[in-house]
Amino acid sequence: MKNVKSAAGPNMALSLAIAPAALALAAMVIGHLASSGTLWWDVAWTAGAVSATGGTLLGRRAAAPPNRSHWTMWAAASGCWLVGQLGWDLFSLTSAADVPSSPNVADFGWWAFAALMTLSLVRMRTRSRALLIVGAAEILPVTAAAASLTFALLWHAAGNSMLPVAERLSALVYPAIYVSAAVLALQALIGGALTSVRSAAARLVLAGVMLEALAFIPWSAQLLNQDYVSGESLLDPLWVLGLVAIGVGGALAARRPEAVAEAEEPGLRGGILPAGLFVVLLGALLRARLQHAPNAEAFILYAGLLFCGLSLVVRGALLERRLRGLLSRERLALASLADREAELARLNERLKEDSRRDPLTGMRNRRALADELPGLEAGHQARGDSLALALCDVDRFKVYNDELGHLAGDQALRAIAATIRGSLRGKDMAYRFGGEELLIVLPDTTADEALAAVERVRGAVQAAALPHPAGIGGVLTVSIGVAAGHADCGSLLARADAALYAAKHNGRNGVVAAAQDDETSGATRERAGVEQGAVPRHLRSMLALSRAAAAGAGVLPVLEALAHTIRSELSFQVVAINLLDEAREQMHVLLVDGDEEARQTLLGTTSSWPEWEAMMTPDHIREGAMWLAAGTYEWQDDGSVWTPPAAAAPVPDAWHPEDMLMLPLRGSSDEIIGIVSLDQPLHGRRPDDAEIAVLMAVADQAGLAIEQANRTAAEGPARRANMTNYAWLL
Ligand code: GH3
Ligand code: MG
Ligand code: MG
Repeated sequence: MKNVKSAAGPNMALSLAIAPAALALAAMVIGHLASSGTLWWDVAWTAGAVSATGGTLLGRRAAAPPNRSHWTMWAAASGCWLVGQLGWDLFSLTSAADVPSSPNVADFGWWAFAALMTLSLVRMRTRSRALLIVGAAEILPVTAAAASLTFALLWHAAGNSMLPVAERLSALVYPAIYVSAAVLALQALIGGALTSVRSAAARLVLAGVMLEALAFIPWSAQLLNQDYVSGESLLDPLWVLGLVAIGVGGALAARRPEAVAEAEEPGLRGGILPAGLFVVLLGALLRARLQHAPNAEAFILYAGLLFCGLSLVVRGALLERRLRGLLSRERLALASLADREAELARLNERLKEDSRRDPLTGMRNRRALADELPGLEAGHQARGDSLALALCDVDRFKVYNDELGHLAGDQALRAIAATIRGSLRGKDMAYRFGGEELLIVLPDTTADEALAAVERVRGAVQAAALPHPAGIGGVLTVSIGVAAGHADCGSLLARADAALYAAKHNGRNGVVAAAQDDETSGATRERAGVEQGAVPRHLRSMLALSRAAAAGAGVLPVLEALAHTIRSELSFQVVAINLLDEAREQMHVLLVDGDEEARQTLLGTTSSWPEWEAMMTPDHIREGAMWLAAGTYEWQDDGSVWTPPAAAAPVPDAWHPEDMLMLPLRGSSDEIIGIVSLDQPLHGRRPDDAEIAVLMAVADQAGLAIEQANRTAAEGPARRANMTNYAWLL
């Protein structure tokens, strides 16, 4: 079952509101044309009242719950009108002698109409007390002023009326309550503080109320003067038109229900009515004075003027207070917003700082190193200063772990890190590159100073005397290789690594300074036939990425450096790099390296990102990379696919031609910005977890470098012309 409220069908609107309205208008015309049209006028008013009641009931049925209460009151008001009208019809049918004197049922019905309409408008939506007070300041004095104007105008007629007092008073009740209904309806139409009616349907109903008031107020004078003749007066069509407007308004609201209005701030419009009435009262007073009207009449007008002026002053004061309140609230909100922004900035800063620190030792990590080293290097080279780098490795740490357990190993690493930090000079920096290997950066330091500094570090670790069952002298020690000079960081690192190797070779717990700049570095290891250490190799590839990013030549050099690193250092022959487009819909292959056929098949092709995303299920993630062994996935895209022609190598756990290893590239906000796809490992094996972890470390660094390259490229417009700019990646 559908839980949707059905709207009133067109038939219902036709029979309940439109048909009676049409009948009312037709009867009105006939009544006007016929010689004795009293009966036709009765038909017109009755049909009009039926239309108003039916229309407002339909409007109520369709109204949204917050709007329903005023439609209920409008329907009740129209019903009262109808009851009054039926009474009047009855009197018309009986002889004049039997008509009950005023106030009779007809009077009560029509008064109730005005009273209910007034009440509905006062009650109309606003929950704010302050707004209610402003609304009251607008409405009450204005109503009083309008009433005083009306009574001043009726003063003469009331004074000279031949009617008995009860009937006279009854005649005067009409202007009294219809003025308030008219004022409220007008204020709602203009848009005062209490209500602002926006829909055409509700406006039509209020216009109907205004027409009724326009008819009933002058009718009072005719009642007092006893000169009203049904069918002769201009007021008769006004009544019909007012009722028809209400009926049609209701039918309209049934077809297109009123939107629920937000409470609005009182604006200039709320002042229009009080100001207008003030001017009218002033005019009336002037006229009364010129025509020597009785003092009482002038007095009423003075009182009206006073009310009106007062209303304007009070409204102004209230609004000003409200404005001040709102302003101070806004100031508070702005202040708390600024606080929150500052807090957010602090948190961001901390997050950034955290991502650059190693959680175990609190030292700067690889990411921080790759970020900071190129700048340091450039600064030193520009100033011509000497920079020193030292590689520090814990001696026999594997045995320590094996004997005392990994947790004890972690604790020892923490202690060593703290010792080293404490023994460094203020300007020196230590980074945990991975495992138990640390890199110490000594800015503005010559070879001799560097040797002295790292000797202090080594000595401090030894002096800390952390027991090691198989350690030199029974304690944990470190070996350090240090290189200083004006060369770039890459060669300083290679030399420091060679020196570390020598320090280990010399029996550990020692410090070795590398040969000078001009001597061939790394020779020790190379001569000994030992391949260069993994740490400097990774560091160097990361530095290459950072340098390419900082060069300001766009993204491609970074991608080239990445592909080169993976191929030469990390042993995969074919590398394809995909970057995600700005809309995050398509992956573009921007670089393919290592196989000409793969390059021709893949370079420049695109594939759909959701297709990739769908494959990134937890069972395919290994060490942050996507590992899809042949047979565990189904590639559904029609996009280009390249599969190496070679068969699987005859080794255990051989790489299958349909195996897929993909490294996500992530930006600083951790969102994926691209994917590196690898194929054909040189050793022919599937990679193990440790190998994937190393690849991911490089991919993580590459993601950041790509972001940085975009930023640098975007900052240098002069260079932008001849390069690919992926500024959208940011
Ligand atoms: P060497 O004197 O030649 O350096 O000998 P070594 O045993 O220290 O050899 P190597 O540097 O190759 O071994 C590093 C060991 O450090 C391997 C691993 O067990 C341990 N290790 C690396 N990272 C951590 C870590 O975060 N926590 C712990 N507890 N141990 C680690
Ligand atoms: Mg080591
Ligand atoms: Mg070691």
